[in-house]
Amino acid sequence: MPKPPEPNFVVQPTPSTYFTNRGNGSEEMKFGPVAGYGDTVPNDRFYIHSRAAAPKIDVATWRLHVGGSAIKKPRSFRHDELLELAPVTLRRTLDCGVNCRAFFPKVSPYASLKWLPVGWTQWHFGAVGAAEWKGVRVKDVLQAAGLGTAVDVRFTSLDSIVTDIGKLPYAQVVPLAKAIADDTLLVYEMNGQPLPIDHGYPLRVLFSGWGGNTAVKWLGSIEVSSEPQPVSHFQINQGMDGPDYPEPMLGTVAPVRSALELNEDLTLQPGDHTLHGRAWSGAGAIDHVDVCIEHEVAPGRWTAIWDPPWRPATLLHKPEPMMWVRFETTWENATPGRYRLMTRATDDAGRTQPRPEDVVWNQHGLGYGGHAPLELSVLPLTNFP
Ligand SMILES: Nc1nc2c(c(=O)[nH]1)N[C@H]1C(S)=C(S)[C@@H](COP(=O)(O)O)O[C@H]1N2
Ligand SMILES: [Mo]
Repeated sequence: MPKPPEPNFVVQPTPSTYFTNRGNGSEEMKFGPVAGYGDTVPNDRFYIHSRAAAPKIDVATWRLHVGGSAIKKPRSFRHDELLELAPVTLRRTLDCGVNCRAFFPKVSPYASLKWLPVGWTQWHFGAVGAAEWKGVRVKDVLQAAGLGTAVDVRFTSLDSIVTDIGKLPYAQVVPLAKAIADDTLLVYEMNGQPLPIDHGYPLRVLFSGWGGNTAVKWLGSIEVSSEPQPVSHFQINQGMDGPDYPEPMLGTVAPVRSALELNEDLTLQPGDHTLHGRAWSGAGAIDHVDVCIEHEVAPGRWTAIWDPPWRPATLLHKPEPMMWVRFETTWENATPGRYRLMTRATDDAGRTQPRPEDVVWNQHGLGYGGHAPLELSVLPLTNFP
């Protein structure tokens, strides 16, 4: 029997000018167009990562169910009841935990450990965006339902994902402290618009600074327990383990990353260029960014064009915590050839993007924070009509 075609998980149009499709439900944002954006990414250009079709939801009958052993008055919230709670607006970067996975070495450097994400989404830099998120604090919602002594909080979606153990809704279990942090929100608006369907309409959770994978979309219920809860089926593959981790740990706080506002494999004219980029961190604000350009002097042999190889970039505004900052640098007198451009950000928590070979390897390819190479060609002027 031929397999029936998979439904398209994404609802909105995803033109190739703005998106690179990396499989059903995985739409990576192209970085070239980012040069024309403000601080935030327009909703219809924001990357999408969905493992199943968006559930059909009628907001009139939709409810958010809040219960569990640590809730004294289990109850359901209508959408308009949530809108009546004190609104909070935050500017935050959302960065998928496995963004940049393509740059992890696919072969395990350790004989005892397999590289697991065979055939999984090979994101380059663009599983990231930034938006102004408006919603209510999880804390306020839990308190309205009588929050008792709690340990863990489970956020469960209304979607239905095919897994090796059957169909399951997406879910994340987080410790109470993060769930009730002042900057943990139940989001109903994105950049001043109702949350788009592909981004979780009518409600999603946002854990400031944590990987995008924790931001459960199409939220249906919150379960607060007075006992520890097992992590969800999806979190099993969102852990970091390998010889360099004393114990396997869940990937939560997003790493430091940065990218230039250029498409991959583009061609530039010879001469002077101003390079723009963005840098972000889940642990705080960006402190500084350096840029390095290498020239391919012989096949596979790269030499830095500057001495010292890394040059500080100029930050274009005051960095905000957990929000990307824009930077620029100049490349004078680019001559024809093949080049590799790299950016290296450092956050105010002191974390710097390591060299690719110094990235701590883990089995799931999670949290790659190394500087990622962007290759391009400078062509002789005669190649430009
Ligand atoms: N219900 C549900 N929530 C989800 C997902 C999903 O597949 N289903 N994917 C997660 C992952 S891995 C990421 S990176 C972000 C992506 O959010 P976005 O599509 O709004 O950019 O949503 C998260 N929330
Ligand atoms: Mo993701």
